[in-house]
Amino acid sequence: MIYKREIMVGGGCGGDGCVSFRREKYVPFGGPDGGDGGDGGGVGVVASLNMADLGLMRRKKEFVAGNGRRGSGWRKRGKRGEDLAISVPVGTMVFTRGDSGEEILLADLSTPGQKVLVAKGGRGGLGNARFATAVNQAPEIASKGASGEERHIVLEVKLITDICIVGHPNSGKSTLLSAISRAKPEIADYPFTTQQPILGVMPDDRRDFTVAEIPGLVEGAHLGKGLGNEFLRHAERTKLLIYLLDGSSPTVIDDLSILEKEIALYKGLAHKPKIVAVNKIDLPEVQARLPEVKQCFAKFGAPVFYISAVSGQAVLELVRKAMEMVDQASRDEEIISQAQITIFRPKPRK
Ligand SMILES: Nc1nc2c(ncn2[C@@H]2O[C@H](COP(=O)(O)OP(=O)(O)OP(=O)(O)O)[C@@H](O)[C@H]2O)c(=O)[nH]1
Ligand SMILES: [Mg+2]
Repeated sequence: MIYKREIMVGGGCGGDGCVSFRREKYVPFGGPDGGDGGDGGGVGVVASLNMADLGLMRRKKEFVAGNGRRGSGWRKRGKRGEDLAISVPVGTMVFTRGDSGEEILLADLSTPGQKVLVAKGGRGGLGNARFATAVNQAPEIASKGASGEERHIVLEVKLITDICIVGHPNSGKSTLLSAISRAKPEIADYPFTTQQPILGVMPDDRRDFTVAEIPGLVEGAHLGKGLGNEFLRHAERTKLLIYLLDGSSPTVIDDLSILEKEIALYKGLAHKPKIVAVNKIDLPEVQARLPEVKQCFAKFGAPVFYISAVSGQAVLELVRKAMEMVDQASRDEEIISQAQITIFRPKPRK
């Protein structure tokens, strides 16, 4: 799956203006009647719920809209070039490149149907009818259509979810996702069963919560080990992380520090609200080690739950806490965004 791509977009060229004179029986000196060229089409990027990634851009790197048609006699304007709409998944960020190659955000397409114009079409040229003046009543000039705008844009998909489940391979992320949401991911007893982010919806009386599972992280993921850490981009805009640990792993205590380190190494994730969930407590060997594990995690600076995604033990409590923390994170975000709005008010009169 493709989550980041640089493409070239180009607006269509404007059609040329036309040089023509009205020639009709009994109408001497009919005058200039060349029409204007049509404008070139524009290129837009549209967020669509039907797209999962940027697979459309696997081979195609250039997207150019249609050219405007030339004007014609009888002051007829040329047809406008066809607009081109590039469909991308909801959650796609659109960047242009600055002078030193840095990415500058143009738009964050976070709602279905949201659209941004990335390349304007060129204006159509003027026909000779436009150039007629009192001193030049039969102009033989028309202007050419302008070229469309051309630019390189970078598209990056970052899912927008309330909750993101992260963990080592085989820790039970897909099992938990299928237990708490309507998603039906593949579950199997081998690592890296899940190779793409999977989205689910958790219905609640007040609203639906979105939850995603991303592929497993291993030690050294930031260096490209396993499937790498590229998928963490989808955790950037989540409100809460659930660190899911495999309780049956002999190194479960170290697993948490490895996971924490990998997540902290990805930009912007170190301070995300989080919950730790130790999974598979239905297994007798996990039960046997539970007191030791609980003691080690007691001082961890986040809520810790001991669950079984298969039997459902403590899953409801985990979900309730997760929803509560998501609501709190949303309220915090709102306060921050309100604090950033500057309100200008006139000075009170003395
Ligand atoms: N006993 C027990 N087994 C579980 C539990 N949760 C998951 N498993 C098993 O653990 C194995 C891995 O589960 P998955 O849900 O595929 O794990 P995952 O983290 O999504 O794995 P990857 O996608 O490969 O990273 C499967 O055989 C599950 O049946 C649990 O609570 N108890
Ligand atoms: Mg999985």
